[in-house]
Amino acid sequence: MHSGFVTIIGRPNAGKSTLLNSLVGEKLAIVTHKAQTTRSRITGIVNVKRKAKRPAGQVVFVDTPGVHKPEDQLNKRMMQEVYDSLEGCDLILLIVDVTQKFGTGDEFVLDIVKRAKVKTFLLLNKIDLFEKTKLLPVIEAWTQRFEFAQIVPISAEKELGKEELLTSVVNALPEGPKYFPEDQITDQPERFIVAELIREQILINTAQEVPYASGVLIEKFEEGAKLYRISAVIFVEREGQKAIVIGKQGTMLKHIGTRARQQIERILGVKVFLELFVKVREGWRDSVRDVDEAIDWRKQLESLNTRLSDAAPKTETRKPSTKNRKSSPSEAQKK
Ligand SMILES: Nc1nc2c(ncn2[C@@H]2O[C@H](COP(=O)(O)OP(=O)(O)OP(=O)(O)O)[C@@H](O)[C@H]2O)c(=O)[nH]1
Ligand SMILES: [Mg+2]
Repeated sequence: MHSGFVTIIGRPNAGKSTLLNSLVGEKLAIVTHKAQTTRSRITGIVNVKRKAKRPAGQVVFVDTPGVHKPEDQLNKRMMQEVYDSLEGCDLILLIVDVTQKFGTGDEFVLDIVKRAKVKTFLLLNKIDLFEKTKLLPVIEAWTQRFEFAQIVPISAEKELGKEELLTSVVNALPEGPKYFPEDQITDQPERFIVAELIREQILINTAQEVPYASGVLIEKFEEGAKLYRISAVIFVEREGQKAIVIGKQGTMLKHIGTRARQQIERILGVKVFLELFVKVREGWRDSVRDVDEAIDWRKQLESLNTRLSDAAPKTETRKPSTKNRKSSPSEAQKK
């Protein structure tokens, strides 16, 4: 049995979260065409059966925020998530958008990878958009830049190269134990994915600065047998942004709420009553406390005094949470 922690790293929009969802077969991470969609690391656990060319394995994939030069506190915190996820990982998957020319942003990521001193695969993503004949020169250029253990062309969205990738990953991992129970697919609690699904709708439906200035906080999460009652606050930085999120006569907020609720119901497999509020929190992206509250669900859980509160914060990505998310893969993957 092979097992280990595999960090997916790359520039914003490279397709990291798409890949995580595809490997796990469920929507664990939100995906949009906007850069900096992911703000914290997200764990996705895949159990693979033994095959002709690979042993059985448990792979703990970790999706991370896109690598960028941070300016405000939020961006610094996002980059800290990247660094944290590299600590003690067994394999790195550096994912690049093959349709984009190599540039300084790529050099920046590559430097981080080099410093990690961990075995690394290069994934050339979005080959569905790329002419096959042009692939070889791209591979050659990357070979000059770093000694990758493997270079794997994939399409995360079209699921091309997925099985080959899984086989290579399992083979590259050491002999090890199962870190998580077989039926657990992530360590993130449902309330966190719910907050993310609401944020996804803000990202999709608003423009300019609003998506980046928005955060979502779950205030109430009551799990009834037939109905979940959820209240969330969307916080933004300015009155003008609040007006945009609410929309004329509340139409935008209603739309965001409806779409988010539909997604939540599909993914969690329950009926949901969702209430949304919008508040202004000036300059929250530059406040350490506000940023923690916005993206650090581990800390949020601690302060909520839930049953997870005694999990050791530093190492807890290696531990299963007490709550397993189980839902039908085919259902959840459909958008
Ligand atoms: N055509 C095509 N589009 C893809 C592929 N993989 C991802 N995308 C698209 O690329 C965009 C970004 O995908 P994400 O998975 O959110 O990228 P990310 O690397 O997680 O981005 P951040 O979280 O912002 O760092 C989305 O619009 C995806 O649908 C692919 O293989 N082919
Ligand atoms: Mg992402």
